[in-house]
Amino acid sequence: MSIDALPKNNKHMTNAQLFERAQKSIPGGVNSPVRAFRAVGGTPRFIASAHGAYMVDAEGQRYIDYIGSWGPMILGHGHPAVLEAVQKAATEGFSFGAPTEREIELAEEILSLVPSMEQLRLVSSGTEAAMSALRLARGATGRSKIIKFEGCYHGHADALLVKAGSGLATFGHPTSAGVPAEVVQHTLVLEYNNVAQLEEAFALHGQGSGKSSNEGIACVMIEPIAGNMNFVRASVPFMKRLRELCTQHGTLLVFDEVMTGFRVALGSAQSLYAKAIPGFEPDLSVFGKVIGGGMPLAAFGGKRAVMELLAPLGPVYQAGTLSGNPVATACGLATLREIRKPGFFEALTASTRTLLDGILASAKEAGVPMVGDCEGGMFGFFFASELPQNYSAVMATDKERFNRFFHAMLDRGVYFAPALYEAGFVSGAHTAADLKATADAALQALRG
Ligand code: KE4
Repeated sequence: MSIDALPKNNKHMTNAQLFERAQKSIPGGVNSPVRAFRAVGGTPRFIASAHGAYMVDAEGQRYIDYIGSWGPMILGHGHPAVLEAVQKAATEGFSFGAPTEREIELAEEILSLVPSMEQLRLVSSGTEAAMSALRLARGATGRSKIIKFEGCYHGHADALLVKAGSGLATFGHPTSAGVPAEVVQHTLVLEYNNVAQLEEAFALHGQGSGKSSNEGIACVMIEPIAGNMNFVRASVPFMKRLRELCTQHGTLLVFDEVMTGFRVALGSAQSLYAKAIPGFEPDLSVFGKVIGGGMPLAAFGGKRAVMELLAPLGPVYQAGTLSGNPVATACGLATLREIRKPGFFEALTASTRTLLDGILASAKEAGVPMVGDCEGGMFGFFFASELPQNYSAVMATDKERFNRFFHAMLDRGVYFAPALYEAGFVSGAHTAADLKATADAALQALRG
């Protein structure tokens, strides 16, 4: 469907009127903070409908969509096979609170694509999956300490809302009100891609350090490609050393692939590191977004010996009324069955590369310093001269320029993520014409 064929939207309220009305009944007018455009300024667009690679807002403005619901919409909006599966599932029942065959089918589908996992459990959000994986890692090791990295986001579970402490040896501080210091006292926050800090943290707090009571670190949780820093790769040397230190100290390596899962490669980011590092695999993995196809569904998994510590078999409790929801599993299963078809990922990867090359070529022609990177259907760009390798470098890039570019593109019908620290996403529905239109708009916007 071409963008001009999209249904016109004749709703009576403008985006600004809807935003004003929304703020009366919903805090900040949104149900998730990043949607409020506070990082880029301006009025958020209230989306009325979406089709293929496009979204239409309340005023009938049509956009080429590079958010894709922050990753899930890898097929584009309203893919016929997914729509049909969801409609059929809905007629069979929305939720039972009892097991279904389709949960088994989805689990088997995911496990067939992620060889590091032998079992998984379905939940309803990435936050829930990461929180559960963290509890499982602590239950499995009997340890409390964990390591995360500045700039990585793992959802809003209390223990993970942490910023770096004053020094390496000190533990994190809450990034949110309402999180007691005691809850984050066991969370160490290190600099992404910093091998020296890894070495020091394990020397100080690893097993056998002798320097603390409940010795050892339960887990290290990491975004293998940090999409919450826009697009920053964990270097192979860094990841190799992280794996070695975790193995040496009996610490579980938890890959948060909520964003990268089935998005950067059919085998997710871990398949990329397995190619670069012989025998590499994480101990636990967290998924979301793509595996739900736009419906509330996420998962976490690992080897059977660890997963069977979960209730009702083991002592680690975890539960959910809508976990494995029949309609959501239909959506996720249909999505995965489409993206694993031969040629899908090759085409998606080529589209994303074409998009990024086009934008960077426009920046070069306009004489604007811009760098970017992409993998599979995920990309990021920065107004800088070299690719940032950690959070502080990302935050040192030209934010004002980014925000001006964001709005200039939005005004030209191109919807990027409304924050310089967020990644972008291409779908199987984006056409060559969309990618060229985006590069052309970028040239106009950057010359403006
Ligand atoms: P959810 O609870 O939002 O489903 O997933 C949390 C989460 C966990 N891990 C990673 C790597 C994630 O990227 C996320 C959520 N990502 C954000 C985008 N940066 C979702 C958008 C939002 O918060 O509205």
